[in-house]
Amino acid sequence: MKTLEERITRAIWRYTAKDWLEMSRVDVVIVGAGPAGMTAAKYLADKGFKVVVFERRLSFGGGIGGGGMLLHKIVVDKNVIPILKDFNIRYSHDDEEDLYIVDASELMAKLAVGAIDSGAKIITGIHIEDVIYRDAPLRIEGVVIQWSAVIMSGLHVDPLFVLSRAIVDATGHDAEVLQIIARKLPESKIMLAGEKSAYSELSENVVVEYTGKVLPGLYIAGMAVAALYGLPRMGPIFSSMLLSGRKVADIIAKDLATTSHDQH
Ligand code: 48F
Repeated sequence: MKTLEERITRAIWRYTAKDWLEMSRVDVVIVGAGPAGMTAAKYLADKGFKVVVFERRLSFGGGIGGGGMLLHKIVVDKNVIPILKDFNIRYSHDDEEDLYIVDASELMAKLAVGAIDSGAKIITGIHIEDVIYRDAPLRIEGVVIQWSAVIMSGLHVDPLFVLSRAIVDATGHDAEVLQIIARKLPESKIMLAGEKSAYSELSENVVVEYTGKVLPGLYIAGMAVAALYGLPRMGPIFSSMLLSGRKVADIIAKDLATTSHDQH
């Protein structure tokens, strides 16, 4: 008879292997479980795409948890009320400032719940360390994955791969996927201008405006957009993060609808 220890181990291996086999090829890989990444994940999963979000930390939320200078509130403007409603996130209106207030914990938790309930997977503890590409013409075809714990240990361990029809760099201020491509694929001609200083009103608009496709197979959303195009930061107002996530989802959905699985 199997011991409980044996049964625990076998059950975890069996169901992990089942998920990873399914995730070896997906429609969309989103790198980073911050506000932009999780919003994009829900809207893409709602449209029936197979979506996985890889997050290198063991928790989701990205910069949400820090609120505004560790104060547990975040502000948004009225444009995102429909998104808050889609995720069932409660909000208050501050009449004095004409801004909407949400709790940082509620925002983090419900963005994740929304993405997961729509069918997206969020896998934590995975670091995207590189991309898969094909040339003539250049196309990003997937990501190279490694356990965050291995990266932190400094051990030399070869990674594994996830193939994907679209990849979203939603890694925030450092635009990590774009940095890797700029360094390793000079033919991509990607050069990161670097985020500019704070100008909240301008930033909230232009980050959404510049959200979209960077290369065939590669998209950006959230603060990574500011890092690529040299746009200003906005501080703890998160409207553009959610709007950018929703916009990238719409763009990818349209692009994937016009390309079949074996066209790349
Ligand atoms: O930083 P983050 O929250 O990015 P975002 O969605 O939102 C930015 C806001 O939080 C805030 C702001 C807006 O007012 O200025 O800063 O653009 O989330 C990015 C997530 O990506 C993960 C990182 O741990 C974070 O949770 N991440 C970064 N690099 C990698 C990664 C990587 N190489 N592999 C996996 N995850």
